[in-house]
Amino acid sequence: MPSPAQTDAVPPGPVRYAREGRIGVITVDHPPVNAIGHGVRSGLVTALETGLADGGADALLLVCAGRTFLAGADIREFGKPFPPPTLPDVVACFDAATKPVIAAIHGTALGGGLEVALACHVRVALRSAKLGLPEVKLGLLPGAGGTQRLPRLIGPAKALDLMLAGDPVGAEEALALGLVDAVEDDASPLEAGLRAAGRLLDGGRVPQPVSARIDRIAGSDPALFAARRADLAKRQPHLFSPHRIVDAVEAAATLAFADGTARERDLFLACLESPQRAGLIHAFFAERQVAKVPGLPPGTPTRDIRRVGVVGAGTMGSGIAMSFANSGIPAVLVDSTQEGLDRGLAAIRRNYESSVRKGRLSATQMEERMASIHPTLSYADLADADLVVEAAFESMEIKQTVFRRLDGICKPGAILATNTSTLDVDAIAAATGRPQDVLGMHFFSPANVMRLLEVVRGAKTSDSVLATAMALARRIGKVGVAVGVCDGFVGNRILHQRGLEAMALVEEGASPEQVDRVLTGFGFPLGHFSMTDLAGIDVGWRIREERRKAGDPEAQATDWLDILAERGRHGQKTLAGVYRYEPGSRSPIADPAVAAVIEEDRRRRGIMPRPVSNEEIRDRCLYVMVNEAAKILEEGIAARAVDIDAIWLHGYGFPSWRGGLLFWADREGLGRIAAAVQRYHRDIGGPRWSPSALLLQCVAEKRPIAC
Ligand code: T1G
Repeated sequence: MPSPAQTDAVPPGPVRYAREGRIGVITVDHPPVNAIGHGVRSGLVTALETGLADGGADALLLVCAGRTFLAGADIREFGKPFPPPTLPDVVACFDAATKPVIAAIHGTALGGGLEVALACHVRVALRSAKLGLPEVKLGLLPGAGGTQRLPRLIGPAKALDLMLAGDPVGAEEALALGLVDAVEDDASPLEAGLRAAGRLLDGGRVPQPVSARIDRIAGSDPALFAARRADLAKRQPHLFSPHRIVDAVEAAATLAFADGTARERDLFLACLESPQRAGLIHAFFAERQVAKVPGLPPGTPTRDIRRVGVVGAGTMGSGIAMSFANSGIPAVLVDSTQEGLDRGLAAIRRNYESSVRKGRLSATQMEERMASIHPTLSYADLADADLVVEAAFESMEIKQTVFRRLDGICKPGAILATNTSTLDVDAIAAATGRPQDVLGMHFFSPANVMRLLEVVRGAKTSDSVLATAMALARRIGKVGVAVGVCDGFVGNRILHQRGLEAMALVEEGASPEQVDRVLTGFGFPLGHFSMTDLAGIDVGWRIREERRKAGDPEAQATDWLDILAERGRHGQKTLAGVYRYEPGSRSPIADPAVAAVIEEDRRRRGIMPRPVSNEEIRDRCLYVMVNEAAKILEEGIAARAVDIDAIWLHGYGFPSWRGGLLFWADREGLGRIAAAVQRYHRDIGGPRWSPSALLLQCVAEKRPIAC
């Protein structure tokens, strides 16, 4: 039992100290993830000092309560002053400890959390633990000694791998790397830590702190850093912090520890000041914030989803079935023809085989997942499904027919979801007698890969159904974002406006390649037209046909993209679309035949082409998106700007280091954007350029739109 004298030396707070026999135990208890905010930092220093002064303690043990070890610095504090002690101060205290300190790791030891552990003499991890330095994902670098200690422990090359990827490693791999000294199977980090401390004291040999083991790393190859810089310039040309990580590890490999630590501090502060850090941290919190739906009471009851059904074994349906199978949820996959089923299952198997080849999945896991997908031609097999996702052809008539059948077959309380990307969810719900159990679950292709899931709330969708769908999104590893019903919901509605603008720019004189280069230069993984080729020109063409039939003023004229579609140029799948493609390659190649179609289209419209600047392309493509996003907020189709940011980050590859569409718009300057929108409204016209009232109001009131 801890002696009472020691326990009150540390003031009440997130860190406590108690003695267990000869071991002084420092316990951090700061839910939910033991993030190292100011209270934890000062608590750690006080507890360490208490332990070092405790004459009865021959060694100290650092453990955490709750579900995880220290999850790193408290990200919410970035951008504000750091009251002492800073995290480097805390790490320096542990590094200088005059008694052996053992860190016992469970859950995840991430970022500054792992850096504290690296300053301890010994690290022990539970077998289920994960360890990593994910700072690069926040536009930062490990700024509490990680860039100096890790290379000394595992070598500069492996340290760069770990820090540039930012992904955690498991305990076994950490042991093999030399990141931890032992892996234990205990249920509790305290037991594992006490036993390791006992071994240490009985064994007599106390390892030196990492900083003292190797002052200078001998023999690291300077070519390593040049090679990493060249690779980063190719793969991540836009990012700032990865290059600084290479600089910091180079310092670790060439300078004495103290000088390298000083260099790391300078580089960390440069990252902290970078706008990319603000953007990436906004993106980090956005993904979590959207899970809390405004107006949905916390604790809204959710339904148990044990078995799901998917109607339609096409590209989307088979991807959706995989999403559930990947999360251990059995799926009944229904199609109207055996050929359709066979094609869908073959596609699923090909996807899994590819993952097995890449080592992402074992053959056993693949077979288990295949076995959890039950193909059938009979709707009757959906009778006991808790949720059914319809992924049939994008036609209102077909979808309403499917929903009428589902309504008659599925048990009471089963949730019926449509994967429609543009059609009216309320009209689909009206085909059933249970509109309160109907909503949209709009997956993005490929559904087993893309993380975004637009959860479309119908006028009559109940709170419980919405809450269930949002919880299910998280359970299957998706970023669920609740949106309202309108044409294209949020993501595709904004994409549609950008598409109209990109088409107009090409008609006026730009080339599709130029438009795409501007967008990839902004940070999108694909340009607008290369993305169109990936999705399939025929998809948009059929939607435009539907809009033409519905009398959409902006869809009446057949444009050059329709001409390509009519000529069978449907994109990557036909090796020819806006670009042409070599068999087996996804690299777009500009095609003079397309330029000829565009020129013919301009002649037919009486347009004299003009040079279009990259700046004009950037402004028009991005500002039309911001204007439409503001209208979506005005209409309440999205409840918050952060919902729109998350949708474009996770559904369309908006560059995460820019934070999100509206987060970026605030930094671009709403006044500049609004003035341009009003100018384009005057010069170009069209509903897409009618200025959003909310945008103008934010400018007038001098307030951000992503508040
Ligand atoms: N700071 C503040 N809040 C955090 C946080 C953090 N580091 N990590 C998580 N949260 C919040 C999160 O917003 C959510 O809040 C709740 O905790 C649960 O998180 C100097 C500079 C640890 C693997 O990057 O990866 O150290 O929504 O839903 O799925 O070198 O959180 O409930 O209000 O994600 O179980 C480095 C980031 C910081 C770790 C747990 N550390 N966190 O995942 O829960 S920089 C990180 C995660 C640094 C030093 C540098 C995950 C997790 P709310 P969650 P989870």
